[in-house]
Amino acid sequence: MGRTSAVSSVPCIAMMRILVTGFEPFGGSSVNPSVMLAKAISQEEWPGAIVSHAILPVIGGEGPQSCRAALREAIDLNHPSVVVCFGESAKATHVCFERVAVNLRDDRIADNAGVQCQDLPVVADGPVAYFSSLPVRAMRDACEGEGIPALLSMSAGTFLCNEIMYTLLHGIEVGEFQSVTSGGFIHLPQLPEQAAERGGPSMQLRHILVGVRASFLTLISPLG
Ligand code: PCA
Repeated sequence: MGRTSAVSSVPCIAMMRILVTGFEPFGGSSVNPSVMLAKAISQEEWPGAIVSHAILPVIGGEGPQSCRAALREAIDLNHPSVVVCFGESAKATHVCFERVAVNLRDDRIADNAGVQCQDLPVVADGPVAYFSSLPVRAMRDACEGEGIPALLSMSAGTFLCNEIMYTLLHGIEVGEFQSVTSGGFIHLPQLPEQAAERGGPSMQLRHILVGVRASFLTLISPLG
């Protein structure tokens, strides 16, 4: 009887590297669902993918404490091919797959460093806008397919979520983030405990997680 080698039959599968980010609490709230979600997503087992997470400060601009600096550091550390940033929108009734980032900082409230911008570009002389390079329609459909309210959003606003999405897409476009081939942003509704304090729509974290998990499965290809 011939012998087979167990070792030679093990296929070599390239693992896709995904970085997810959440934002720290801001605007007087003590929590931000995007932090909990980013942690939960990175703690799960993903077929064919390694997911790491980073938590970004709600601080704009180019300083060393800014969300942009934290994003760059996390990309340098993890070498992801895909980056998905998450943030919270107190107005959101759905999981919002953002389609567009605009080159504008125009804040309704101050960031966590006390700075409030008006009529500034994210990147001086950068293009007016970038489209998300995530498969947002498929991701939205997968989320909705789990019964979780989801939509394609045409605006991530003009605060930090838009700023980080624009920074990410601009960095991909100009070749600053060598490993990254696609990226985008997802806005999450606030949690019920936040809505209980300040009113507005909300969604439970476990429901958000079900929808986002389904949407992530559309990102992960068998070949990585
Ligand atoms: N939401 C804010 C910034 C941080 C966050 O979670 C926004 O929508 O811009």
